[in-house]
Amino acid sequence: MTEPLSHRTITQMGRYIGLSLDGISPSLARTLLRQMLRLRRMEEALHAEYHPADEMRCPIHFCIGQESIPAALSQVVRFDDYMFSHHRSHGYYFAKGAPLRELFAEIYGRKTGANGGKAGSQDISHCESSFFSGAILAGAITIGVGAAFGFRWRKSRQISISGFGEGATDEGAFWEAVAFAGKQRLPMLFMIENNRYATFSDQLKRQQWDNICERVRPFGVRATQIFGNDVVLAYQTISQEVDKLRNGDGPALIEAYTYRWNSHVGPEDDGVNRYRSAEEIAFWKANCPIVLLEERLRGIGWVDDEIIHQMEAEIAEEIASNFQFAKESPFPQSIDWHRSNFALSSPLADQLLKEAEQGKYDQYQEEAKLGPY
Ligand SMILES: Cc1ncc(C[n+]2csc(CCOP(=O)(O)OP(=O)(O)O)c2C)c(N)n1
Ligand SMILES: [Mg+2]
Repeated sequence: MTEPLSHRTITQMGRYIGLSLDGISPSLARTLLRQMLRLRRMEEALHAEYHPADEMRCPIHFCIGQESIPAALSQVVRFDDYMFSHHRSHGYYFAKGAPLRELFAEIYGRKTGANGGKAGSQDISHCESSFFSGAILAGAITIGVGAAFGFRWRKSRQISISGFGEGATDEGAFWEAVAFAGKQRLPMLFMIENNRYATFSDQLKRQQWDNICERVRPFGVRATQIFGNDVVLAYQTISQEVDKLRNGDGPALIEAYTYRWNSHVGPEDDGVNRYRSAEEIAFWKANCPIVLLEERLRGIGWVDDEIIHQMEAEIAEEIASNFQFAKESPFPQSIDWHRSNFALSSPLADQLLKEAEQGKYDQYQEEAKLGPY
């Protein structure tokens, strides 16, 4: 029997040579490449712009190196499916097709942001796209299961997807969600990007086993492990699982082994904490999901320099226009608070709004103008 996948077994394999295009059309392959490039360039641009400009109003957990799962998801999810995500939210926001300029504006704290500039990167949601994230680790998984329960109850063919890291499986809420979804046979996809670390902590320092799939199966959750940087494999696995979920055969979990190149949070280098080796980082950079696919497509003539240059040019233009939109947008006023308050009829909200209108909090508005976040 072959040993199950894990970060230990994967980093011993050298360069990945398993990427197969069987059953994939040239146009889908190019779309997967383009989606990964869009996300990579967007994250690189935000990363580069964060300092010294210091105009972004929130912490950001970048996802450079983890583009494969969002790109694959983006080609499978439907508009009326629900997607939930965690602090590292940009890939999932992107995968759900929510408007990127509203992501940029949100990060810049502007009124035109997806949440009026008040949620920031890790709590961003886009209701119209049925996309919701949240910084409480594993919190959005339970909400995702609630949405799946609603779909099941209404007998709809919608599915609920929750994307998170292996660190969320340290939380009791994850196991409660798994137990309930398994028992109720819910149309729920637990999408794990196992990047080995929770902040600076190795999975094997937190858990006895680094194989989550084996532990969820006894709860009635179908579970599949994949090498997550093979975007074609990711696409095929997600498609197959989602088809089964739509046909009432749920729930499912996919554990995709991947790696974040950037620090846990922010653009500052967190290597000073010495929590991962240079060899490990080199292994994952050599197995960059974009390079693995691009090389394969170049080898069979499905992309060439001209196609790549055109993709890059279009992406650069899109990113520049998103920055411009964000920077030219106004900041929210404190009086705009009530627009995102769903509890308008609550006495406390009414009182706070009245006080805000009377100018009681104007001093904070003044203080906010003093300097960057
Ligand atoms: C309930 C709760 N506990 C702790 C934290 C602090 N925290 C933020 S990110 C993180 C690690 C997350 O690791 P993982 O789930 O693997 O996701 P990754 O950052 O690797 O993408 C922790 C512990 C939190 N946000 N919420
Ligand atoms: Mg992790």
